[in-house]
Amino acid sequence: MSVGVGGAGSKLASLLDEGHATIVDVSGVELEKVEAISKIRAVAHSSKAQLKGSRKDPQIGREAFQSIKNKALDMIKGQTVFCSTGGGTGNGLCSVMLEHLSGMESISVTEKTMFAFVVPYAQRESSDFVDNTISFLEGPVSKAIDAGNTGNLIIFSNKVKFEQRIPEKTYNTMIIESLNHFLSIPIKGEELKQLDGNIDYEDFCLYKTKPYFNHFCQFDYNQNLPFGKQLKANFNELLLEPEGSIEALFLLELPNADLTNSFYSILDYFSEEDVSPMYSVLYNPDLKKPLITVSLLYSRKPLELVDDFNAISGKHKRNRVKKSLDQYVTLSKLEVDLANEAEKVWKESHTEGDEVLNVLKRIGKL
Ligand SMILES: Nc1nc2c(ncn2[C@@H]2O[C@H](COP(=O)(O)OP(=O)(O)OP(=O)(O)O)[C@@H](O)[C@H]2O)c(=O)[nH]1
Ligand SMILES: [Mg+2]
Repeated sequence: MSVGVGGAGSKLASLLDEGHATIVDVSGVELEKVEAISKIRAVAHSSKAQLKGSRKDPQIGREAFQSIKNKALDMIKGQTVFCSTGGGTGNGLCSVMLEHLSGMESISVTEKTMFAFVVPYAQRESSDFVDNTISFLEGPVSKAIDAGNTGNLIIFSNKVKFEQRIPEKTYNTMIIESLNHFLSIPIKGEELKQLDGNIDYEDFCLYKTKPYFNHFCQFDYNQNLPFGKQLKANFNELLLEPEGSIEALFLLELPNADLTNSFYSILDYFSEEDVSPMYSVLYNPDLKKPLITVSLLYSRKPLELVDDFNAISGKHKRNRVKKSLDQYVTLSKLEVDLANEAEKVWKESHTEGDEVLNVLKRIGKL
């Protein structure tokens, strides 16, 4: 069962669990809008926190955590937590959750929490969203990675949403569909005939508890083309691009059992990358072409992520300042008569007047 925190988080968790998720928000209005099995209102005592949520201020989300502290830490055990990194509620509440997890001695495998974050597209979204994201990655996410007490971290980006002008609801469905490609790996293993390899439910759960970023994608596999090239060309564009992977798994579904040994070239690719993936090859008569689902676990220092965001955020801010200057400040044209000014200066400083005028003439100012 998943847990959605804040606006975006609640909508995504509700989609994944078809209305059976637990959702948490500071805003009663937002809680009402989303279907869920359990709705938890976090309360912040600051007067700013009424009605419309945390107004993009993570400090209010942090403050509100105190009102749900015991419940929250229990509720996320072994679950998947969704939140956006840009707003105040999801960011603030999840920051404290991550900090609590980071401070714990150790967490058993069954109690590890997987986190799915939605980061803003800095070229189009407000700089508050971008700045909140930077603090979130630099602080709580960084600590959590160092402590190793979370499960997989999944970072969805809103880039494609804005670039391709996709309606929010459609985009959320795309996000959840792509996550379901990954999550249904062990379910397919139980439903379809196994041809080679095996990823059982336990292996899969263990994989989800590793504290690394997870990039997953799915595409039609052509056994006559190099696997590495196909993989790169089919990276999941809803997720941040992965770095070199530490661990991996893949599920290959074949419409024809004669193709079974085509998975060996995939193993060759991973062996060159120094990774020994878990894999499963299944017979799926409903398909026309072989279909592969790949997951790569990789470690990327949050500071590198932050560097990317800083570069964009800096540019974004400069543009904003420039725009507001253009809009609100009209400097009256400063007209200076250089000859008069020069004369004033030489009179005040008792220098030779002609000398000053000659210099000005030489450099083309007169
Ligand atoms: N993909 C996607 N992004 C969303 C959705 N709703 C909000 N966002 C993004 O999430 C960020 C804003 O965060 P929200 O989740 O609305 O904020 P919140 O956690 O509720 O916090 P406050 O409303 O500030 O209290 C921005 O980057 C939005 O573009 C959604 O349904 N889908
Ligand atoms: Mg909100």
